[in-house]
Amino acid sequence: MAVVVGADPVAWSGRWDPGLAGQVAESGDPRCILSVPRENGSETNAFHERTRMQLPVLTPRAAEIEEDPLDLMDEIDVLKKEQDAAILAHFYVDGDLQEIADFTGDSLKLARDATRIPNSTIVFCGVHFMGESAKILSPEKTVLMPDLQAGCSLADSCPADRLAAYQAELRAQGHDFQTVAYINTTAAVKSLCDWIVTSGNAREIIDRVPADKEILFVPDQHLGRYLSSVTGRPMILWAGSCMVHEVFSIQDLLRAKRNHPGSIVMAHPECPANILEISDVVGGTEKMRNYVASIPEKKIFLVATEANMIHPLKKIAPQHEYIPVPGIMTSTGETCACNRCPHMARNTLQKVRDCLKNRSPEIVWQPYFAQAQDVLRRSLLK
Ligand code: CIZ
Repeated sequence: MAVVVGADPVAWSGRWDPGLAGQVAESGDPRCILSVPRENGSETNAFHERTRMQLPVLTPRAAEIEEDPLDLMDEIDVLKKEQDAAILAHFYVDGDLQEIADFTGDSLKLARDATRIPNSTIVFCGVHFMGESAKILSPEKTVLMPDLQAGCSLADSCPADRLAAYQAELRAQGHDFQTVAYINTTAAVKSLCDWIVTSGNAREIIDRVPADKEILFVPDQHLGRYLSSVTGRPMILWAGSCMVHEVFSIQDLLRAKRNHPGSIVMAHPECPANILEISDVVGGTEKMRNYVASIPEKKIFLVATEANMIHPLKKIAPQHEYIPVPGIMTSTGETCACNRCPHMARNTLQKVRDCLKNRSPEIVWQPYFAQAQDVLRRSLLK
């Protein structure tokens, strides 16, 4: 059983999830309440009806589309050598960036790669918390990011002051718990937590939480609910969710399944429960890659995660066909680009070239990183 907490209308402030404020109003409790895995998906559908998200709009600047990608790649190659730099790219960034990267992977693998590579400079093509984690684990390296504004809706949903206040409230109520945070959080939040999980190590880490402790899981309620169901550990869930995984259309997925008999549905555990319930494979991006690579005969995969994930899947297992699951249509009936993360999309070849040239923007060490270092090392490196 999982309980969702922290659906504070102020924190969600209409940015993209007024649906949660609706839940608060119904519950009559300004802090929390809700909800438990459901059997027929009805709660999630009701959630979507109440949710009116601002859909991400991808608008590349004119200057960014004028330069020849091949010239940019050549320039980057020269700069990389001059600057003793390695490029790390998450599976959710554009395929061109994954192609020029020295290392690709999920955040667990990339955080580990960052500690092992000999280069003095890292260019992290991903989102802010990933670059921050790389800096915290490898403080001696210069960590550059193509765009410091590449954020994360999950990290935004869980500010450190609200988490600290809620932890204090739970303790005052007599709860004896450990806090487990998904890596998609700020360093300030990590410093308040006992464990950090990624989609790649979550089950293993949950098993390390002493059995006599309750678990407060932040910030992704869907991942937390999934982990609670597979580990059997009750969890108190923070009411955050990823803006990309939140909006997959169950109707379109069911239609795609009907149109492709025998297809395999592969979904990320950040998806809502109604998507996971009809999925054949649930796992993070590294698990998806390993899974498709383990099947030699051609299959059709319906893929419910950030659409750039198709790139590494095709690369490792080109024998299959991959169909990205679309997001919910906008109210006007137009197809949205919502299976693309607008933050990941801030990473471009031009910005990689520019950050190498300018040695900026950089993730600069902050005093509070020291507190997050212990928990990150214990959770990701040991
Ligand atoms: O762990 C990560 O890198 C994320 C955010 C997703 C995944 O499954 O790779």
